[in-house]
Amino acid sequence: MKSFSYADITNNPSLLARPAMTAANLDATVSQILLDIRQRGDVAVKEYTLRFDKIALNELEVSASELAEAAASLDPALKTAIQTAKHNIETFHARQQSTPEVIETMPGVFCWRKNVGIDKVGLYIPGGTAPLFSTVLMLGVPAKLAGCKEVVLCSPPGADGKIHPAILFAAQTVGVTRIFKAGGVQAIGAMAYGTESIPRVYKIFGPGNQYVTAAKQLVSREQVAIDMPAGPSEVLVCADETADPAFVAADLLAQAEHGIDSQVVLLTFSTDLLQAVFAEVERQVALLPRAEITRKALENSVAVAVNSRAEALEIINNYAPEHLILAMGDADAFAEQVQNAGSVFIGNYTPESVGDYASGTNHTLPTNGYARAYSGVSLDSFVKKITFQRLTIEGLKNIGPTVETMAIAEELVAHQRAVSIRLEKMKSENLKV
Ligand code: HSO
Ligand code: ZN
Repeated sequence: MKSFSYADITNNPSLLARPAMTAANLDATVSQILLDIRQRGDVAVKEYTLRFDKIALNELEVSASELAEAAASLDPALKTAIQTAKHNIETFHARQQSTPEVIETMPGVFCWRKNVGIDKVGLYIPGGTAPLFSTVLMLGVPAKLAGCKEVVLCSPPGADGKIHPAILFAAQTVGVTRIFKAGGVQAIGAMAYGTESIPRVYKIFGPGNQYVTAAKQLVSREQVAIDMPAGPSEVLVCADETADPAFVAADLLAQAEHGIDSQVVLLTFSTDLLQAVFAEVERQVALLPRAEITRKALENSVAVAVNSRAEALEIINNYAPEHLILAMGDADAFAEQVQNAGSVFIGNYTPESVGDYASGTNHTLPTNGYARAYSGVSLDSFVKKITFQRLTIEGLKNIGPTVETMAIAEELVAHQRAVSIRLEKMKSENLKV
């Protein structure tokens, strides 16, 4: 980790720039694969699975017997943990449901809005170095609560040709409708366009590498919605003298172990604490199975010694971290002032890991500064809101002249007539409310 002062950062904000990794010709490569999936469907999905995952598949869909086998093979303690996490995530997200309220904006003019679950959604769960079955819960639980009818899941097969059993168990637990062995760009293309076996969906969710992210962005130009532009995971820890350097180091490492492109940022109010955290990071990183990945991520990472709460807040709000941990005595009051962050973890006993897995909040959050304008995934992400209105005769009488005046001013006479024709009839027939 490099360390800087507040003045260094204000003089050169790019010191806090996220590490950018973009493969050459990314969009061109991805577009080519998408086109191929669109034209050749399952055959192309299987060819890319053979090429990239080194697995020859007959069937893309996971069978009932594979599901049963996965459930039977899983450690009972892990099953219980998945069920507990699911329960908390469900409890938190269920409270995001709302009943439509009919609003009378003017006498006789009634407007309301109803949440309707998106019919078909697709969840992408990456394979790779760690099978993130927790993401199945984070996406599957709100999808089911929202009333999505078809919840499709794609995940690449591992070296044994199967999807990780914990992913399959979590998918069954939340009630995913159909599961397919497909990863990468080919999975995104299949869910966007539909193939012989994989159904087309209306919105695609889930994290992925830069190829998956580019594929999601490209298909989103073609009538498929996506959750949000997802980048490498990040955390910013702001620690004062009440913080335990060992806890702070553990939190930084938890984020850094995600991948070599993860970024962690530390803000402290003293250089002593900064040094103490550095020493702990060195001590603890050596003990980690993913030490190599974690060390690489730490190379992209930055510590800043700030002089005041105001300086810390300014850096946080400019950086807009995906996760913000406040290891501070006045964490509650400070949290109130945070403007830009995906999710905030308050106090010395709230590690990010609890939100990553089981406290109830969603771990699919805006990265790369998107927290300035985007929210994390929630129940809302799985619904669209349809507005309704109904006018009584009195209502049209009340609002009609306003609409007529505006329509004439916009020179849209047909709009005006749609109101006038009714008002005229009401007048001639002396219609009452
Ligand atoms: N920190 C990740 C989520 C995750 N962590 C899954 C462990 N498993 C992005 O918020
Ligand atoms: Zn994590």
